[in-house]
Amino acid sequence: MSHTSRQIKVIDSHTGGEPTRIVVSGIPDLGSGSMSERSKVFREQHDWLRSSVANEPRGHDAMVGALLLPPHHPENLCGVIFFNNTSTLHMCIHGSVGLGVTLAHMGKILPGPHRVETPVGVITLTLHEDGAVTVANVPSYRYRAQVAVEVPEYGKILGDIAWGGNWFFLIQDQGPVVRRENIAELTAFASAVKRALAEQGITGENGEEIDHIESFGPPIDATLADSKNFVLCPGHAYDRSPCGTGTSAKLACLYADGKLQAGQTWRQAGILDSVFEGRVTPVEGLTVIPHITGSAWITGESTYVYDESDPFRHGIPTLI
Ligand code: PYC
Repeated sequence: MSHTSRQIKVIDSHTGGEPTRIVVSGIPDLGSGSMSERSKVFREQHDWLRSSVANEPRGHDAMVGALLLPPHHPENLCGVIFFNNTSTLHMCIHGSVGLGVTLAHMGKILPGPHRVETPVGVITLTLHEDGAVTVANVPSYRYRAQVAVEVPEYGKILGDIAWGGNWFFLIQDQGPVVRRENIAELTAFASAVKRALAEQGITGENGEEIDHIESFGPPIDATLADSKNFVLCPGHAYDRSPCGTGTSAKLACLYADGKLQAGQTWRQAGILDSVFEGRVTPVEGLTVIPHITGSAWITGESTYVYDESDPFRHGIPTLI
């Protein structure tokens, strides 16, 4: 055995069933630039760290990882770069709720608001006395309404394209019914939609890839939620939580349609029926700041060992 001297420490949590693994020490030097600049350095020079944390044998396809970093601007608490089994993410809200709970667990924050830098802007995490966390997201908006895409085997599917920190295609009441027993069918449907969008050149603003597909249907219990969703993430895993960036995109569409007023609460259930509460503050025109509230729980702390003789010490790459 020949262990390297690497000391990677992580803290695990889950938010509404979706895991977050935060790397809290042992992160290589990514420079002192913005989170967007550091994310590029991470992708280009240190992909082994992403893969070893998120992929098997330490992780699995649904794992979302994050690097906890010093901020670029000293007035902010910290910076964060989220990633999954295939690459970095622009933003992640369930992971931001997990970050809030992790920072509290580390004794780094008390209840109140805390500003955090991400690759797509500064968010504010508010830790509440009961342990819940509200994330004030980056400005979110609907880019195009009811865009038609021809999906082989499913026919014409209509969806809104919206930015909620990631790009989403939002589909209402088409394809398989949004129920937990249909996860395999929902995954196949969302994958087919994602492929069709790419093939037909349908993108977010400035040609950005739509990498999250979100299906909506009625909630199981209308006293507990207003809607139920299924979200396919870029690494081909489905979100176990209601997906905070997806809920943000939904709030922006509801606001644009006049179906949600400023300050009104929307309860979004995910495929496991865990619920995020959301509301919006208008910014300009139909652009809003979504505020998403959820709860997370710490599940473990680990120190990773990298044995030079282990062929899978840097993870087993996901093939999609
Ligand atoms: O909660 O924003 C979210 C998210 C994105 C990918 C997985 N979860």
